[in-house]
Amino acid sequence: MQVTIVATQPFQDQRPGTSGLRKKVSEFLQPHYLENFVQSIFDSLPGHEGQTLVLGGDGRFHNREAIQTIVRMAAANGFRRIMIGRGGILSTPAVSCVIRKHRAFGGIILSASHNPGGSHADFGVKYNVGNGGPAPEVLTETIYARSKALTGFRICSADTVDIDRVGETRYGDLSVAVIDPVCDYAELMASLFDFDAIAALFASGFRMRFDAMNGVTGPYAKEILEHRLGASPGTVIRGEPLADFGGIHPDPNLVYARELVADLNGPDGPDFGAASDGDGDRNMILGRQIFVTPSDSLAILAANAGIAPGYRDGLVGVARSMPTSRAVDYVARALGIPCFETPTGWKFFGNLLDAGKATLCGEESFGTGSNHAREKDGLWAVLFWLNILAAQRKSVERIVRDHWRQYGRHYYARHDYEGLDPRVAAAVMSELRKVTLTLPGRNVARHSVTAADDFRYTDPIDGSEAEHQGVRILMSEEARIVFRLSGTGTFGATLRVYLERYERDHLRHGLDVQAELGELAQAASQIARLAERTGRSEPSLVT
Ligand code: G16
Repeated sequence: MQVTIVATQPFQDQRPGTSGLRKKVSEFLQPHYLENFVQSIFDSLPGHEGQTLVLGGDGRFHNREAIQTIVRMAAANGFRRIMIGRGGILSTPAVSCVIRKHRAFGGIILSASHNPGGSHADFGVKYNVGNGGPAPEVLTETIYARSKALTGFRICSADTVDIDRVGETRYGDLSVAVIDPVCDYAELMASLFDFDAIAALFASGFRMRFDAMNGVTGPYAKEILEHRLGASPGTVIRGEPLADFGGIHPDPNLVYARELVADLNGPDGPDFGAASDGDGDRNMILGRQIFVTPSDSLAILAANAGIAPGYRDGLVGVARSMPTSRAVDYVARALGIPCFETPTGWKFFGNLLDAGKATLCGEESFGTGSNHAREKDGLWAVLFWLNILAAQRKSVERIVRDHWRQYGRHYYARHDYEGLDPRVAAAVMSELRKVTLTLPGRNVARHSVTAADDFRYTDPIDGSEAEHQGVRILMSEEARIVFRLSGTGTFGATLRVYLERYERDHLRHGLDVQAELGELAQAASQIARLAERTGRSEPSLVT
């Protein structure tokens, strides 16, 4: 196969965000845009020649075409083997699992996660390293630096690869293995959870609904829940990965999965509900008449981890991103294990997991996972919940309420101000950095401010530093307000305001969340002068 070096002009906007490079499809369709970024990745990976690369995506618009391009570039850049999910499909956690199991050098995931798909929507490219996790910041910055100076990319003129049939073929020196996207992942799940107990739960008449939101998780959920565990056919809804996700926003939260929420709140609703996002790494957990916040879900999994065979030996530690509520901290304290607080972004958990310092990790942004992979894992969280439900035979609501009674409840909400002018959003943050310095000792929403800062993280394993990770206003353990800018949007800037209030008194655990956080929300808006600066009196999304 002939390798061509194609001359190109560098792009200046290929800096990966919280999770890879995400842009509108129209931007990715510019000549050489994808090729330049992929070449920048390969150029930043010393020692990749002769190695194996894993490749797959969430099936969104442009997935299949991008795969053909990347295969030809992988061949031209000296990879020996490439493993592709059949149909170009691999969920983000499955990529992590396949990289680890087959000791691949790394993997490319084609996804913009929970962002909408389709010709007018979003596309994304993310590189994962040999531990199965997202590239650390030092690597993403190297890729970015390379992209700004690139003058050519390497590509082979090979035929189109058949990605729809499992099997191995050769393209010159490159071996192309098309793999079943579900198999390795399902095997890993069966090693972690008590599938017999979960099957017995379903056999007893327990009813569940899983909304795959037309994203990548459908085939995984159907195979594991319906075929292996015996959940009734139809348990998985919106289970076919669609290029435009059927026109929906594949983000599992109370707003975008509202039909599922309505089902669970209905008179004859199922016992358990769950949803996953476009690329399968996020999860939402619901019981009859109850939504389990991701922060609570992490705490509950940590408190009950010993139930699942894969975690029977206990947890070495837990980790959460800074804006995630402090519910899991209370569990860690009771278990006598460390709890790490990291910046937002799954990549920050990688070192802790690799060093054996943490077993479970989680984020408020509907992400939960463990040391079984190096990505958050939607279906894993659902199976963990099923294992707990199968062992305890209590309702989701009972489990949550018992948990609050033991540890106290963290009322929690996130208010998003989306589509802001990026300059205005940056100015809000820079003013907050100054204003909050004056707050300690003063009262905010009737709580006394004990500390305020711009969160800065020093990785305990390699000493790397991450600055400006969000402005925190702490009112001891009673309450907290956090402000930060999203790193995953593709349009304007999104300001996230995270609100949290701790309630020990179990008689006050059943109150309305938004009402309980109303005063904090108002205070946050005043401190940041949001109405004045952004012209918005309300957030655009509350989750
Ligand atoms: C990504 C990251 C997560 C992060 C989330 C939200 O999730 O993998 O670690 O919490 O973005 O980031 P932000 O608040 O910056 O928008 P995903 O599911 O989009 O890959």
